[in-house]
Amino acid sequence: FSNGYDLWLKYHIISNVELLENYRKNLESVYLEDGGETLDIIRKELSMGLGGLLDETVSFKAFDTAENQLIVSKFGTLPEVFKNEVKMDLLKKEGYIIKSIKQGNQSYVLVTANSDLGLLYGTFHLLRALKMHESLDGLDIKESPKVDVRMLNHWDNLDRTIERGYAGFSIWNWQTLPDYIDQRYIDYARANASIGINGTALTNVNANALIITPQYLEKVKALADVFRPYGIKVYLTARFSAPMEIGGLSTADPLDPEVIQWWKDKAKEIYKSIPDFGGFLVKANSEGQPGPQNYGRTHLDGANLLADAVAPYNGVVMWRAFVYSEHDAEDRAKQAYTEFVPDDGKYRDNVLIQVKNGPIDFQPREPFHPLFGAMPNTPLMMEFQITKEYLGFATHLVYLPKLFEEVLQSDTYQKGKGSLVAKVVDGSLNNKKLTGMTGVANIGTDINWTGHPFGQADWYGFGRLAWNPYMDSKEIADEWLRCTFGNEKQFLEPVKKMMMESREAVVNYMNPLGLHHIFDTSHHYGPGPWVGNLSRPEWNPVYYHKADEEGIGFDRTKTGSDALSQYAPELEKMYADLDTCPEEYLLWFHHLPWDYKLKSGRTLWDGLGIKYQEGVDQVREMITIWENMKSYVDSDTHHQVSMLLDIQLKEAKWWRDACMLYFQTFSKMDFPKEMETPE
Ligand code: GCW
Repeated sequence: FSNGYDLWLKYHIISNVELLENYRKNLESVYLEDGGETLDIIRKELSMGLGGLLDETVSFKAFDTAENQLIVSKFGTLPEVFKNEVKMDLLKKEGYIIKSIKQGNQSYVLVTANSDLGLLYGTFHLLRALKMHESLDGLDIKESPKVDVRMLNHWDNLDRTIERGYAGFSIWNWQTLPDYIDQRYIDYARANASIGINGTALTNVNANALIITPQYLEKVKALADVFRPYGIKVYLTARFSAPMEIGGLSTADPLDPEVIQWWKDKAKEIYKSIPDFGGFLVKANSEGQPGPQNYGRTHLDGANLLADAVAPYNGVVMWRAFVYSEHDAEDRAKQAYTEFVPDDGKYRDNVLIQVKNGPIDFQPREPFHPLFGAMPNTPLMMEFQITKEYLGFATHLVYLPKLFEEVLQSDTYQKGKGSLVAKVVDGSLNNKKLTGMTGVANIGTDINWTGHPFGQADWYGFGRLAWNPYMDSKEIADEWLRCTFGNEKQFLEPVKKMMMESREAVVNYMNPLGLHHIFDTSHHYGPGPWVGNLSRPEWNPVYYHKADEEGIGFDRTKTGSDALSQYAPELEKMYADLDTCPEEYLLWFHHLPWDYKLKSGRTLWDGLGIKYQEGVDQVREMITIWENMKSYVDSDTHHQVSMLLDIQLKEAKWWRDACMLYFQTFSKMDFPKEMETPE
């Protein structure tokens, strides 16, 4: 029985007897450097981890030349005999080395680093390798994170509801904090540390100013104290109008001396109790949130105001580029670029512009955001959404690292071919000193944290990609499956296939051929391509598909909104030309007649129906694969996933039928013969 609470961190005895003997022989005892809280955490993890995997009590000892030992020690305190064995050059502060070493008759496994945190990361890596049945011979691993800030953004409100959260309520219990430390906080920190996450913004970007009042700050401090030894810094969302709401000022104008002083004082107050406070995350002048534009100022003014306030303490400001205003008639996809690019290079050094992966809003598929690569003089950080606002909530199985990888591997061409989004994110494209990646968290109070058991893979995969944005999503699926369920090949291959195809399936049954934002108004669950919320044009799905009797799609070429001109010329050309525009982005960039000929020779109308059908069929295939996996997964988890897949199938059909029946009122054409008759 497994309720999923242990995530990918279960430590069952190694199932392969030979390997178990080998591990036992090679890891007779552990020499662990003495030290503070982080080293205590390592000791506990090793007791639990090695203890569970090897099914023996772990013996911690002094360095012993007569035993095969695991040595966990910073380079400075490493027993002299090992110092020549490792090369510490280029190893970052959070990096680590894992190496197998033979000395005389003894064999050692060495985990070393420049910091305690590096040792913790190295320990988790080693335990993962054991869980994945990797050999201890010839280990020679040198790892450093490629991205500095690797964080989660919780859209958690102070009343414990979560904006776009589908796995229960917020795990932050503000009522019992600061005196009561829920075990979840510790388990949360441990899980994040195990995948290299080193930051967390606790509160919703639609911010409540109360979070930075003394009453809440003492609660935040309690959490920060729990997270610190796990290497996790706390960040808070700053409501731009806070100086008025909680500070009694009559304005929040970023150039007003009193406002400037207020934020300086606030920063001082926060850092007094949380000396390693990460900084502020800000959503301003977007979807009705207050911001500098309320005072005729700019995002630049706002970001620099807060940046100056936290700079003396090495804090950073994450200023979100997810802005679109009801006063702007422009294509929503263009607004961020229009507002931010002119100020490239003018932001303070401790400002990161936080950009969603696509220019609209976390759709099942979007081209990458044109800001990536377009602000060479400003650090840009990636914002992914791990919670599935537009991908079936915690009900549908959609393996997100596949989506993340597609974005990171996209070529911006901003400095010629090979200017990948990943290179913007890790700073290598323009030599950036400050880099970051964040994911909107998908966790809550559900027993298994993420609702859908496979939602854990999205959290896990996000962490791995934040550490190394060049990782292969299939490799990540392999790691996660092995660590969560086991190493049987007959299980791994089909389930990996199911995960890898799940992303394309959801695109097919929700938003094929570049369609986007045709979700039911406001909750974004289920189809709603028909006229929806009329209060703002860009909240109405009709704005995005523009279907009429002539055709369908959003013209973003020169004849339309010209959003394409925000991309590098090579891309603009490729996407503008119907012969070279990939069909997955067709209706994102073009408005085309219903009888437009696709590469297959079929009409656009038929192609649409065929894609919707393909999505449904793919979910059927996922169900078949999962059915055959009964013997590899505990029966509760198996049943849970089966029930969810059945819902997914029902809803894939719902999407197909609703969209095709609706669009048929314009196309007036028969469904293609490949498509099942709507139910
Ligand atoms: O996609 C939209 C969501 C809002 C969210 C906003 C944002 C936090 O529907 O719920 O608000 O994005 O990212 O700011």
